[in-house]
Amino acid sequence: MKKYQSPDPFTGAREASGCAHMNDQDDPVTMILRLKDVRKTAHNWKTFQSGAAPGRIVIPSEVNIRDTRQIPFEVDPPMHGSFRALLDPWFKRPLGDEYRAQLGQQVNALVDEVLTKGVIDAVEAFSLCLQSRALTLLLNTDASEADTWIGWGTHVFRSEDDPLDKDKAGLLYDYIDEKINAASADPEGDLYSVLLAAEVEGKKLTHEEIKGIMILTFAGGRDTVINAVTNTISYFAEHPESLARLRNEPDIIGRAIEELIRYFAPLTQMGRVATQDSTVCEHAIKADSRVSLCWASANRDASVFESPEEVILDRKLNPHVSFGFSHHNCLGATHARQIMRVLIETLIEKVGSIDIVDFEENIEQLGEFERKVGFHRLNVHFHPRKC
Ligand code: EMZ
Repeated sequence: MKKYQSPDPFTGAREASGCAHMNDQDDPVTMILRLKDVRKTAHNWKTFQSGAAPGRIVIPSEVNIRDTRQIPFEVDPPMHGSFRALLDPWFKRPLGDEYRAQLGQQVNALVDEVLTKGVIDAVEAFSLCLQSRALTLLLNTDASEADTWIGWGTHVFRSEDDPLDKDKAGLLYDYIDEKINAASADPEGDLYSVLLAAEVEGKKLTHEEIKGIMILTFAGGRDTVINAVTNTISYFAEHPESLARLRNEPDIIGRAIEELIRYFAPLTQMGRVATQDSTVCEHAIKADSRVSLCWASANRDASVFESPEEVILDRKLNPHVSFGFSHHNCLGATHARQIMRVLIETLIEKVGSIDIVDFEENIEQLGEFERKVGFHRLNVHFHPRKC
């Protein structure tokens, strides 16, 4: 098997019954595996809510490590829509020319740097740096903040020996409290200040609401972006001809981005809590129990995607759900797609080949399933393109 590959552990269960069960801290989850059912359930927010106890829709559940509701993703309509109306314009800024140019400078500098080095760990020395530096653009905050965030490692709630690390989460909460207070005393053009000045449904946001938005901005786009970037590096390391192809056919870069995001599905699943007894693909779901929308499985559904196990760079029909589906679609998707675009454009221009020296996979344990979501370590050597 190639090192970039992320085999689908769900095929059998998806085809046989469409559902699977996993336990998570004694709060079991019915995993929904087929694309059609995932979409239908995501759409039905009245029966499958996001606004349950803070942290409960996340798998593994974060109820024991946080009380702050992440906004907008743990809020249901109609309030959800009001928050999105406020946040969407800000999170679409990555489409602007200046934002793109700044992101381009960051990625160019990083690629230039790794090209002068020998073997580096792509997770720490590339993806984590890229994600953290790019986040300063999304927040419109000082570039030097990235150094602090890099120090936190790849996941803000998880550490090496603890999948739910309360102390580490506390670091992030204290940091955000401090930043909101600083922006309140001396507002600048950053996201904290914008939120402090904003109103939703005619009311100013509370400190707790701003904190919830900021936690999501930090946590939701961190390991996901890091996994997408690292997996992409591993793919191009083993497919130098794909880099060459994208160089010759830049028109397919958009499709290639969607395909890499479909295949790697950086976020395996997201939960919902049933508000009443119901059924999903003939499985009974009890009120107050959890279901999960398994994006990673839905993306490999052979009834929708032709040869789902293959990366087909110019795949035409690609209704993947890696960024979620329906009203809760990913707020950071524009930023994430722009990172992928700038990354690919820079690799095409500067990099001839990448060697994988050694690696350690990041495998998630999901009940009876094991899914590779990325790498803990990917030691690689970047070689410049010979013009
Ligand atoms: C939550 C989640 C959001 C959660 C869209 O995903 O990402 C996870 O990585 C975090 O742990 O708190 O933000």
